[in-house]
Order: sequence, then C-alpha cells, then structure tokens
Amino acid sequence: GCGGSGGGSGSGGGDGSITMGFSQVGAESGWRTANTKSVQEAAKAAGITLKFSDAQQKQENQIKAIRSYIQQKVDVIAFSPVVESGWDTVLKEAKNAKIPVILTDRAVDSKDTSLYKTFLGSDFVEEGRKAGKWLVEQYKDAKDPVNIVELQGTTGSAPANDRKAGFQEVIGADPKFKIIASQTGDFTRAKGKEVMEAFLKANPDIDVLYAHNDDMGLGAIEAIEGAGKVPGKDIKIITVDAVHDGMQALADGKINYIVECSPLLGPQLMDLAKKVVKNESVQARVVTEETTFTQEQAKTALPDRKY
Ligand code: GZL
Repeated sequence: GCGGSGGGSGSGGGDGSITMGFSQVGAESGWRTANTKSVQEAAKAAGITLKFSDAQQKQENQIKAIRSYIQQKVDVIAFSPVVESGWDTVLKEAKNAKIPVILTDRAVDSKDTSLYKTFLGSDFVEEGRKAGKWLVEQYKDAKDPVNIVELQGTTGSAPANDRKAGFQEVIGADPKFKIIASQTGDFTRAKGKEVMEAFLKANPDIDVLYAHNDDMGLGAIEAIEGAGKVPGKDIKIITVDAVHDGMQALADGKINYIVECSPLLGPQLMDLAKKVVKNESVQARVVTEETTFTQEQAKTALPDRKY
C-alpha cells in the first residue's frame, strides 16, 4: 500500500486527505488498462491516496481486497465487480465499518441498495441496443436469414448480461436475425480467437459477429483470417468499447461498427469520493457519456483518441 492512515468513518485522514481502496477486475483488455490509468491519474490529480489491487478477474480476490481495505480503515472503497452476484456479505461488512462504497464500471445485483452510495458507469443494455439498431438498419432490405454468432463477455458480469439483453431486445423483433451460436470469450483476445475458431468450424455460413468487447473482436479477426475469410466483408463485425486497437481495425475495414464504452471514469469517481466521504448526497446512478463509430468516423476520430 502507499501509506495514508485513512479515517475510516471520519472525514478523511488526519491531514484532511482521503484514502481510497480500489479493487480492479484485472488487466484483461485494453479497456481495463485505460480504466486503471484513468483511476490512478485522477486520484493523483485529486490528492487522494489510492490503495489499488488487481483481482486477475477473480471475485474471491476482490472480496479479499475489500476486506483488507476495511481492516486498514480507508475512507472510501470503490470497485468494479467482476460479476453481478455474491457481494452482499462483504458490502455489509463495509457498511458496518461505516466505510462508503462506490460501484464503478460494473454493477452488483444486491437488492439492498443501501450497501453502496452510487453506481458510476455505462448503460450496458443501451450499448447492446445500439449494436442491434445498427445491424437492423444494415439488413433492413435483406429477405434471407442473417446468421449471427456472439462472443459474450465474462459469464455473470453486468456488461455481458446487459449487452446480450439489449442486442436481443432489438434484433428479436425480426425473425430473420438468428443467433446461431453464443459463448463467452471472457473479454480477452486469446479466448475470443479460440471460440471464434470453434464457431467457424461448426458454422460454414456466418454473416455477422457481435462481440461484447473490441479485444474479443480482434481475436476473432485473427481466427476469421486464419480460416481464409475477410473480416468486415465476408463476416460483418460489431464490437463494444472503441479502444485504440479496435478503432484502428474499424478504420482499416476489418470491423464494421463500434459502440463506445468510455473507460475514463477516474475524474468523476474522485469527485464522488470527496462527496461521499463528507456525507454529501450524490446521485444513485451516474451514467457515462458515450457514442458510436462507423468506419469513416473512426478514421476522423483516431488521431485525437486518448486511449
Ligand atoms: C465495460 C467493462 C468491460 C469492457 C471490457 O464497462 O466492464 O470489461 O467492455 C472490459 O473490455 O474487460
């Protein structure tokens, strides 16, 4: 840890500075790396002492980290829950220790919303709807079935559940859209490539890939090219995130559409932390601003992208 006494239930450490305990999911994707950088830089800029842990995408490591922050009596705990369920016990321990909790990026399915002060992050269902709307538009004149394969994010995670639901809600209106295979690629390139190779072996006529993040889409591109097909042409690809490598593939025509999911949550997180430590009221839900990109828009946007 980087020092800092932390006042537990107080209004911050003795010198008025705040100590935050942050439990990060892992380092599974370009998005996650950018998110970690945003949190660390924003803490420094805000004068907040940050205790940071990487859970390697394991819930038990996040629970351990949160428990250690409670022991250290930090002023505020923030984390991105790798999956939606199984948090009530440790969040009750934080509440009993009078340490406010902020959910960032991903959400929990706890019924007791008093267990956290606010949830800062994207509307993943809306991201899935945006992906579906683009596809419906692209195939509005198609009469034949549109065969879709789906690379889901981490099983049980809010982005995987919600991106799937939002997409299904939109394409479900037209029976020509068929999801012929759907499996988790755990948000990583390696797994995305591996699962896409299996999809290609089992399904000779795939029209579209919907990948819940750029990294799985980039892995799938390697599999598609390895199978002698042209990504972006033989198989249309929609992904979510808009990190640099995804935007580059979009500009190069290997991806057809990207729904942005901003990782730059650091500054808003630190503002919220300062408020909750002073027991000021905050919005229960803070939704991230984000957009979408076509291939042309990616070419224009790439030079200015921060990550
Ligand atoms: C979404 C975030 C997801 C990204 C993935 O907010 O939780 O996790 O879409 C990342 O790239 O791994």
